[in-house]
Amino acid sequence: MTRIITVGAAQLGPIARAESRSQVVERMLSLMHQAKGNGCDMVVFPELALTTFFPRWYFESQEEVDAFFERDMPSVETQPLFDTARKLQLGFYLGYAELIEEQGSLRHFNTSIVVDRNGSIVAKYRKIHLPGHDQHEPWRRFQHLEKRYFETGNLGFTAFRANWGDDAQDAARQGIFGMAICNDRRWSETYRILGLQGVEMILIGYNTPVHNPPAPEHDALSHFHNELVMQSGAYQNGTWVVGVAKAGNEEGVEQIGNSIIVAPSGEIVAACTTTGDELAIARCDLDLCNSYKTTTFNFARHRQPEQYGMIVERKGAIPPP
Ligand code: ING
Repeated sequence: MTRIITVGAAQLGPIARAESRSQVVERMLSLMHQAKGNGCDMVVFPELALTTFFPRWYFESQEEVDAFFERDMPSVETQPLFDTARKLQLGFYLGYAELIEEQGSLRHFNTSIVVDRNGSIVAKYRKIHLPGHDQHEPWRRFQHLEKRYFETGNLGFTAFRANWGDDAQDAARQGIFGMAICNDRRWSETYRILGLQGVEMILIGYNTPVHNPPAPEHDALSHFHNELVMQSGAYQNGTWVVGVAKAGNEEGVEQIGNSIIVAPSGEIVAACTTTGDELAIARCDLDLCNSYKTTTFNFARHRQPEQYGMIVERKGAIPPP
């Protein structure tokens, strides 16, 4: 039995600071309709897909920062995404800045959710690997203040089952999914921790500037590194990986596009070729994962964690005597 999920990598071009949530949502709805017209079961939007990538600026006031966050999901402005999911029977991954009140204090996370074909939120993830810095660093051409504006994610890397069929029992249309956000995709732990849970498709949104101020010598390799990490993560864990950019020259900062869909073989099977709003589509056979999970990367048969000399999966690993 093949389990084929048709996925749309719904890349977004630049979002201007002045662009409203509703204007961005209109662009996203257009991609959803295009995806449905091309037989998609779900689409993947970028990280922080509702606003410009605001961590590129230093803000004095918290009020200015909080204006980029969503207090409700769905909100009035984002409700049309959920309504359209239900109307078109099309699920989506959405990255956004989450502001919640917990035990009387405000919490700020770089978050993603998966919404199913009926418009219900079935999973949430909060970004764990926050790159950049937490103090204003004027030497930089632009800031990268994720460590200042977000807390480290506290939901772990947790795989979940999702069903893209017409009914919940449709085994031919369900699979094991995972989420990550942007810098997470550069860390092998992201893929392995989901891989150890049997993940079959990892969904990742990103905002990646071409220029990395601490290491400008890497700039020319930005596409290579983007593909390298997702291709290796896919192959080494026998999983599909979908990576989707917020691309183009956004408020003066050039961000890579290069959105791709990677098969468990590590092959790129679909890619965006522009830096604007663009859909790359692939029919993803989730059963292809087994070709790797039951042979080369059969963890039960071939992986030897007890011999590695260091417990790396648990906090506070104790070094060998
Ligand atoms: N952006 C970048 C990313 O990891 C970065 C930060 C850029 C790190 C270039 C290293 C090199 O793709 C986010 N938002 O994490």
